[in-house]
Amino acid sequence: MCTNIRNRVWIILAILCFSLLICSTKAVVSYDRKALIINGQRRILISGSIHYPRSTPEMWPDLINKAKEGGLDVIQTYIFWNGHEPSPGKYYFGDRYDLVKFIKLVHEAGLYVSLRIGPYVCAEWNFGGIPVWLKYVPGMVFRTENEPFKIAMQKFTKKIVDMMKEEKLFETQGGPIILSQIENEYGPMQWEIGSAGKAYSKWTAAMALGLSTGVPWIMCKQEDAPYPIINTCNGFYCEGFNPNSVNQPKMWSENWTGWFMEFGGAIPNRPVEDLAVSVARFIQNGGSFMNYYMYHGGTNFDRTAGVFVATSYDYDAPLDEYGLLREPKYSHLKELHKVIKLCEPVLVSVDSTMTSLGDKQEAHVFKSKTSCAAFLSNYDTNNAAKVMFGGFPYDLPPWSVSILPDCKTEYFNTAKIRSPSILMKMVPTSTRFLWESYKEEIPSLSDAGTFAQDGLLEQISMTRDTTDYFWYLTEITISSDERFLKTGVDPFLTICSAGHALHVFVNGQLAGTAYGSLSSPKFTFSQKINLRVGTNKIALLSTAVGLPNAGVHYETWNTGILGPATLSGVNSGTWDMSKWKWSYKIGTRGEDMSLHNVTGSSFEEWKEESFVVKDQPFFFIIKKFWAETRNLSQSEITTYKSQPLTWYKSSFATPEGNEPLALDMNTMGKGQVWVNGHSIGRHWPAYKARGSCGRCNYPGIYIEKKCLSNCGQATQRWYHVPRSWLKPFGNLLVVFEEWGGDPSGITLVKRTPQ
Ligand SMILES: *[C@@H]1O[C@H](CO)[C@@H](O)[C@H](O)[C@H]1NC(C)=O
Ligand SMILES: *[C@@H]1O[C@H](CO)[C@@H](O)[C@H](O)[C@H]1NC(C)=O
Ligand SMILES: CC(=O)N[C@H]1CO[C@H](CO)[C@@H](O)[C@@H]1O
Repeated sequence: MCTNIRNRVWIILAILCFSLLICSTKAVVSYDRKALIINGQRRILISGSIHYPRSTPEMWPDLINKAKEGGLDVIQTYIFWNGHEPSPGKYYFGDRYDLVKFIKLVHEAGLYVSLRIGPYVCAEWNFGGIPVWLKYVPGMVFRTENEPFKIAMQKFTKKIVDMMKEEKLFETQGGPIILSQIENEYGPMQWEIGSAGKAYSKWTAAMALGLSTGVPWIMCKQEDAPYPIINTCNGFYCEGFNPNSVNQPKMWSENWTGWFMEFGGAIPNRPVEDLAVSVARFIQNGGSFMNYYMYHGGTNFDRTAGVFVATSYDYDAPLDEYGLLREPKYSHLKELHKVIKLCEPVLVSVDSTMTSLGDKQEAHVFKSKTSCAAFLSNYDTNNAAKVMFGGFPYDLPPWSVSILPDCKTEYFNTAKIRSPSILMKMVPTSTRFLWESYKEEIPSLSDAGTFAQDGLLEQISMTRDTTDYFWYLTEITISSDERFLKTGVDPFLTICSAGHALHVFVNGQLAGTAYGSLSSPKFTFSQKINLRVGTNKIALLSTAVGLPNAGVHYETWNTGILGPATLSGVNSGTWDMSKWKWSYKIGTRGEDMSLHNVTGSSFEEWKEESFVVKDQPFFFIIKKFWAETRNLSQSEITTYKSQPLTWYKSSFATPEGNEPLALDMNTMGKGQVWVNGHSIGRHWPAYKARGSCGRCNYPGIYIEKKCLSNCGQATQRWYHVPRSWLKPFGNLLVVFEEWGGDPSGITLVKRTPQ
């Protein structure tokens, strides 16, 4: 009996211990007005965004380790619905979209995850992350009180939450996820939409809460987020932000480390001093969760970039596009994170008191019985200040914060950079390309795959975004009595497009090109064209450059040629071509034949590249001669743009070493590039950066416009080729060039410190 009883006690004890053991690896995540509480402890958390499809799985461990080394506690990512559900009900979670693998790697590194499910994500991502097919579900209106949308959104959100639960990835299950986000920056949208928006946002909140993840939900930029969902701040500065309940912590879900690049725009930079000031001020004002957007921006591979967004998503982030440290940004922020961690115990246990130290100087002091931390701030953007604090003098540079983790010693000042800067450069490798080319034929009205219809068709409703390209074809017949208004004056063609770029071919010759920009995707092609008496073939190649990802009902915005389309300058007056019968073709022939990969490209007859030079040797030599005698820079020698619509391919060996690789595309125009069948994205070096660049004027409040570089040059010249996509020999490089360019100028470069 006795032993029996003892045995039973042991068993009970064993069960207790066992469950305690499990409990100790599982944590409860809650919050109060000060901070998130993980396993009973309030935490100051430094987070950074890394979007898994913007790098390769082979890069993930290194990126995550560097983030950990840099002092991050949390990795934040969006979830990219259109990458995960390319067609209705057909899910994809492989390769760069292997979400579970990514989260598990973060967990293995000992970091937490903040999961921004959205599923609308903005993120400068194609269509805001929502699948294009969803737009064509009957009755669909995105992101408002609309049944079809709510059903689809709930289904996908639930799918992700269930998947995370199944893999035991929430913190309460022993996993790394401590937060999830529903919707994204919906507040400003709701304000414009009104009551339907309000109803929708209430519904999303309730729907999310109903999924019982066990960890808190956040909604960014959502002032009326219903309790217990936490409203969080996005912006360059968030120190003045307060959540909508006094019982909630101050959280900053997007602190912009830089800005994204758009084709035709200059490259934005954010000085690290300013970034550090914004973080220090947020923490001194009681902030407890801060996320860098982006910590690693990466690359918009494939056709994943939002409208006019460049292929590089570098974002001037602490880890550059290639995953290398950006110095001194990375190390300076690492120092900042260290000192914040030294202060953490007192930061989470007491509130600060603020005292003025001067006109534009303040001390924020966190003092408990056992410890003390002080933040001394100088808000003067022009002048340094000498302040007295606790009986000692401190020098504060303009626009800076000093952090004293013991209220005495200045461990860190946001403007005093001790880490060396490292400039990176692109060094040519010895890799040579031997090009072969294939001419993309302009389709003719009788081609298979063309179809005719009256009037002008919207592009995406036809392509469903399976390709950037859509042909509009027609014929203009000029009878001999249809003389032009004045002999010798060519007629004028006017084509209005809703976006985004257009190449006009008349009788097989490129007559001109026109394109819009991020701020105005619409544009008009308006030009004299050469017509002859008889039938003239008009072929308009309309190209999409990503789809819109932000704005009220952006899903209703059009792409392609919607008219008016007119021809003027003929005897009988102006012809309205908009109502004519047009023929259409979706995509290019090269795409139909899969010229981008080994299978497709090996079936076609390619010409050796020398034909390009043979075709126009004189032109080529003259250009070169001019360039040399006029001392033009390499970028000005854009060489002969003589071959629009050409596919190029070359085989190449991988250079030794492990430096990241890129293609220098500066001599090319616009198109797409593939390596071993993987799309490295859209190239468009012919789109030069507008705007006026200047020295970035730190100190001073960050003004995006003043921190620009690269004006007058290609917005994006280099295109990342991930090493993991290459084999030692026999790699296939394929370029589709729309405008024409000089492929002999394409080089493979290594990114190395200067
Ligand atoms: C090439 O692309 C086509 C179409 O996307 C695909 O069916 C085929 O499997 C690809 N071939 C290889 C070797 O990837
Ligand atoms: C040619 O250009 C380079 C760089 O722009 C300049 O340094 C050099 O002096 C120029 N040479 C002549 C002969 O103008
Ligand atoms: C694009 C954007 O919203 N920028 C804002 C970022 O935050 C600063 C300061 O809070 C605002 O002035 C910008 O307009």
